[in-house]
Amino acid sequence: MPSSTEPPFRLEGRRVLVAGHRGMVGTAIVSRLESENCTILTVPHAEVDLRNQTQVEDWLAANKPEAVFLAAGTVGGIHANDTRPAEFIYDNIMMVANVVSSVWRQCQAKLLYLGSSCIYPRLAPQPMTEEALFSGGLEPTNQWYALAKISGIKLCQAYRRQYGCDFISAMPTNLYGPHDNYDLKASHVVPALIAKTHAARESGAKSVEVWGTGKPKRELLYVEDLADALVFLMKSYSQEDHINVGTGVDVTIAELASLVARVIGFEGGFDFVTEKPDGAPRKLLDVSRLSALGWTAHTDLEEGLRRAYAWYCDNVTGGGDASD
Ligand code: GFB
Repeated sequence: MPSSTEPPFRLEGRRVLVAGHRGMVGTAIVSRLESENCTILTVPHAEVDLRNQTQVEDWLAANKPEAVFLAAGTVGGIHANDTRPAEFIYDNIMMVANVVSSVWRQCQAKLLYLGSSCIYPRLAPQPMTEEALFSGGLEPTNQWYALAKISGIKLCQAYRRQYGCDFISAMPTNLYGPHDNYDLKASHVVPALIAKTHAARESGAKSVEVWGTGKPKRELLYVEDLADALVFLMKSYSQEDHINVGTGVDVTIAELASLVARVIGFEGGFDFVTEKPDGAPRKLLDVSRLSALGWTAHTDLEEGLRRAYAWYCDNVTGGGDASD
């Protein structure tokens, strides 16, 4: 069982690599690390493809980080997972296998690996504890990604057991926030609803299309809260068990659509497109382990959506007014 009595791991003065620094999570980690007095390292994309073992090995040998946040990955929402299974399984397995084995060989850094709540069975009892892993079958729309993420957890555990590496894993729930992906073919539900609802308000449309029945429930964590939790875990946690990171609260997709409409000021209705998949009926994380260690999320969903929408207006629509 995790304990809060681990000697703290110092970030101050250390060389800290954020792999995946251009993504939503990596960007938030880099920004959170700015107050830690460490040297932040990022891997130039043009130079290193994390799926290429030689490039990863050479870069780590030359740069020798002392801590690694592994936030890189091929990620996306339900449609991308369902239609690009080869990329989701291959890219994610290769990245974690290369980084884990090369960190062990080249620099022996402490490593924090990021998984996803889709590792748990589709029908796991809710809220899902860390022990629910392997207790049932996976959600078909994202089984490829889930298998890659489970492999990552197991790689970290195997290197810890066999070689004594200080590798830990965090399993975040569904995320949203600044620097999210707004491409509707690849996006998760929050950016999709923000983009579609904003467009509907601008064009005067009467309704917004919402995929599925609106009945599935999702737990949504603001990405800056996640980054704070990851820095907390890097400093204070060193055990083989993976740790859930979430809010402990979820909403239906229909409720989420209404909340996004309120934030954006859209007064029309919703068309539920039931030909599109619902995915998992519910995936609420049990966050009692993380709470017992001393961390809880603090950004309320409506406040987080307001900040995400403000970022969208400033960066994607070419500068609109988020407070209309
Ligand atoms: O966020 P999302 O794509 O991912 O979808 P998952 C969540 C729910 O929102 C599903 C519904 O029930 C979707 O059908 N939804 C409604 C929409 N309208 C939309 C829309 O316009 N776009 C999208 N994308 N969804 C992903 C996994 O599952 O979650 C990944 O596929 C990963 O592997 C990620 O685990 C966190 O929660 O269903």
